[in-house]
Amino acid sequence: MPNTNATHANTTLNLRNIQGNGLGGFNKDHQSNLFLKFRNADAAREWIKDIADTIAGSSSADVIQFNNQFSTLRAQGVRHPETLISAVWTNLVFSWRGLAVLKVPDVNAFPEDFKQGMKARGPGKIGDTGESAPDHWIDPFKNPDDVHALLIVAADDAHELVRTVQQITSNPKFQAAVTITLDQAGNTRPDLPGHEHFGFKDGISQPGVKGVDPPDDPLGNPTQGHPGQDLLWPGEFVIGYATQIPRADAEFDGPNQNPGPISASGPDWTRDSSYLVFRRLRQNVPAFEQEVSRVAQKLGWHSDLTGAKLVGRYKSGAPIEQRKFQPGPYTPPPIDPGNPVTGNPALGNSNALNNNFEFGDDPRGAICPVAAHVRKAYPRDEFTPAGKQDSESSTQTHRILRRGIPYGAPYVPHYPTSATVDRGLLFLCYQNSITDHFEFIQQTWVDSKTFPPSDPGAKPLADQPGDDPIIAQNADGTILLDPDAKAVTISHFVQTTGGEYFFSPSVDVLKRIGAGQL
Ligand code: N7H
Repeated sequence: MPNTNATHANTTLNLRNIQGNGLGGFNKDHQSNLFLKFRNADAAREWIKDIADTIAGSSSADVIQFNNQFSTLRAQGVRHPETLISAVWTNLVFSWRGLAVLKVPDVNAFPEDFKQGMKARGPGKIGDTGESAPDHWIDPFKNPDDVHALLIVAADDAHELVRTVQQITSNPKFQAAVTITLDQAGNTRPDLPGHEHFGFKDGISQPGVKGVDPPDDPLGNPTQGHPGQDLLWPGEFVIGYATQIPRADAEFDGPNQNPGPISASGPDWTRDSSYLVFRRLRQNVPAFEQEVSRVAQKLGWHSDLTGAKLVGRYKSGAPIEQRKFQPGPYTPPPIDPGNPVTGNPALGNSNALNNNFEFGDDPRGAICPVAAHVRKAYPRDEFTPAGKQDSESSTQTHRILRRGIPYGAPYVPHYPTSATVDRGLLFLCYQNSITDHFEFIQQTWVDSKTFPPSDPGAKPLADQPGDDPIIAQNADGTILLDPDAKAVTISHFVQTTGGEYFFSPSVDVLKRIGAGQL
């Protein structure tokens, strides 16, 4: 039996000490991302001392409480809860170079991934080659010495955001301490809130975290938050807590429920901290749409189905994988079944319906291609090199808390200049180790043409799975859309234009840095 007592005993999180965007998720419509270069350690510490109380007011406790109130209002039928309650949140994170400039002790004890930073890791580890190579990145990411910290300010209301940013940046201590090397705005799409620029609903599937997300059905389904959302030990995302065990528990079907070792990383003062990956990903929307039409025509499919085969979800968010609810053979519908006009929008919107699927009943990808984006990035109960028994438990040690937001104006086909606007996704994700989470997903799953391997219990695939069609970096990739035919070629339309790895310290550490105690 799983050690369910431990589930409760070991999840007392110090939420007031953990910055809010990781475990909580700001989830705001407007976000300023201010990349900062410190002028010198003393002035920077003076400013950090000044802003630490603001950060303390944007802790996970504050953000989770607000988000719960927001969801309650929604459940009560309030269509725009932000007209009744609103908040502005502020978090501060440091690059390794930033910590070194601050002269924080033991910086060499941090792991290599974080020390090297995204630019150095890009070409070898995470596919940043060709047009995504760091030489083509925008400033300041080309020169990591210009990126010491990232101040994230997020608000429901655009004016409130501007007011707060002005307040922070007009403070003489801020001005004495830093230069702003980039102010990167992120905004929810005004025309299609909750959807990214290719048109797909995003931010649906997140790992559930024990001690944060209560099970919807504590008696019938105690190991999941919403249906299909496995609850994981918080140490996967925050340092100092129990982690997942990558091997199966013989007594329990599904990911191992027992608490694994306490997460540790870097110097001995990193408890309640996380690592944040920030990646600026440009999306070429018209080229993506053309490519979807080309593939749709070639295969005689509707473009809705073609898009769903590439992503694993229709644009509404409805998962393509619905086999477990079908009594017999299942063919996914050609037109988006979650379309708000012609279908049932709850398939994409409702937490009870939009994540309740696995791939085990579709091992060859006849419904959801094995290289579809959501399948590559989170293979659920898929067979992996960890072996039949341990695949699912092992996969749960490579999850991320995604906190992305779009940037740039949406694509409007009849505006001649719209095609060339710089737009895309500010991809942010939190974890306890960049190597084991973000880099593992990108390198070992997404960028590998041979992942996932054929399930030994199923008929072999006619070709290799191919690349994730959304975020693999090869200009001309392939994807196996029919497990009994050759893979088809597909171009890719997401370009990395910058990014960095950051450390998100606990509130206490931030205060100690400000006070000169660390
Ligand atoms: Fe992805 N997209 O619009 O196609 N992503 N993603 N992603 N992504 C997801 O379930 C997208 C990127 C993951 O739990 C959805 O929330 C785009 C990176 C993971 O089932 C959609 C970009 C990485 C999941 C997109 C992009 C990931 C996920 C479905 C870049 C990590 C959860 C909605 C421009 C290396 C899978 C949802 C699960 C879901 C899109 C980037 C990872 C629609 C356009 C860089 C783990």
